Amino acid sequence: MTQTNTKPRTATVLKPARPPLHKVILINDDFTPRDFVVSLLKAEFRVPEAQALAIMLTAHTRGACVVAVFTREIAEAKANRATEIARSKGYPLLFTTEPEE
Ligand code: NFA
Repeated sequence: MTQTNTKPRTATVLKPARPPLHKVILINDDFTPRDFVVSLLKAEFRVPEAQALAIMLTAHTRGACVVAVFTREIAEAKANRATEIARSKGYPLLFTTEPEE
């Protein structure tokens, strides 16, 4: 007897999940010069002058400011690199990372 083909003829196509993003956060301190912070933001995070100034001022007045978001490895590498550049100049400047909600 002829069988009826009852197999579904469609397949579920899964989109790859987006990797979770992590924030790079600039922490305020009392010692690092404002101009140095702005220059570092421009050089290491490729933010324009006006945005670098706004990020620096927000960290200065509120204690911390999000600089940018990346995948975890990139965020950690950029935060470490920027922190090390500042430390090599004798400043206590700190960049941290945290997962985005
Ligand atoms: N608070 C620093 C100052 O007054 C400037 C600063 C801003 C440092 C943001 C670190 C982060 N010289």
